[in-house]
Amino acid sequence: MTTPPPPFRPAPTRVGLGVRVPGNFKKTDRHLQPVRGLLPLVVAFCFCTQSQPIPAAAQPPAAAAPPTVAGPNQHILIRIPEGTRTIGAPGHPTNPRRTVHLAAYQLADAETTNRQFAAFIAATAYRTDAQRRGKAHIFFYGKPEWTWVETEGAYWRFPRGPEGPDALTSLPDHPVTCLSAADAAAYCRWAGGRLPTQAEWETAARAGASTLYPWGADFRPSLANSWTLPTHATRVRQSDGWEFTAPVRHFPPNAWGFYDVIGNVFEFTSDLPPFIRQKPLQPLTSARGGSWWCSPNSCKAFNLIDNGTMPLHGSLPNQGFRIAFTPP
Ligand SMILES: [Ca+2]
Repeated sequence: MTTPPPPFRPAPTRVGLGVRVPGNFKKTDRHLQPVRGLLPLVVAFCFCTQSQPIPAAAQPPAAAAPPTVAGPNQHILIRIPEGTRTIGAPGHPTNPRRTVHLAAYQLADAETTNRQFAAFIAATAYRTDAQRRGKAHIFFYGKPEWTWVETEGAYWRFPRGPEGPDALTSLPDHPVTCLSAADAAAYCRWAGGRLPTQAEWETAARAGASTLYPWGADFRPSLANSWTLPTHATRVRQSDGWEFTAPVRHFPPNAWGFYDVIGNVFEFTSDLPPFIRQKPLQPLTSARGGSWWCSPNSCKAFNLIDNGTMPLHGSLPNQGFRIAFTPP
């Protein structure tokens, strides 16, 4: 059985100390809880943003780029040594500043592509959550912000619907999308890896930076694939050159060699952010980094600290993942 698919619906609402949360969430103490009764119908994806710069924190030198190794299925892995890291930001509701100790791990330099995911499907005949449901929620122009349209025949091969391009043949080097966190975890198990934790993802994405973005305090559209238009109403060429996903490694990497940690696709993690309670009847997952769909007037989570949650089996065309490995 799979859980209902997760359309985005919330209209952002400002609450508290400059924190914006989607309209289908309300803030209760330090927890973000979905409004009762809406969860089966609307996406449980919340974004928690904070505008002030992240104070400088002790991090490894940005210039100390770790070595890369060849991983399975043509993944390029970057080894992060064991160490104590500072992540989060002071006062952030779901990513407070804290110190964590991480064992050594390896993380792919790029998001998993359609070509790589196809190798998994060919080897295992795995059927994704969207395939089992026969539909997924995808993007169409002209809809209200935060709206995804449930579309029959949409899944990872056809993330724009059955009338759209075949992602495998047309977009082989773009990140795979329209798959769930459960599907992503299945791929990782097949490849001998796993999804990264929140702390692992953020440590790699920061690459020693203590700012809101890997390159500094302010967002720069030329450095990441985001939505550069004020709304999603009409089709207009975007200043970053990409309407939806972009090929992985198209934009410059961070200081440690990780590409697209900001934008392109949200990346699933294996654990939930602090203060987010797991839901036994409809398990949640979390993702980081923002996506091609994120604009200043919609999802603002395209930075190094914000995070979102959604149903574990939900599938959206701006969701993907990168694989992590625990070294022997
Ligand atoms: Ca990304």
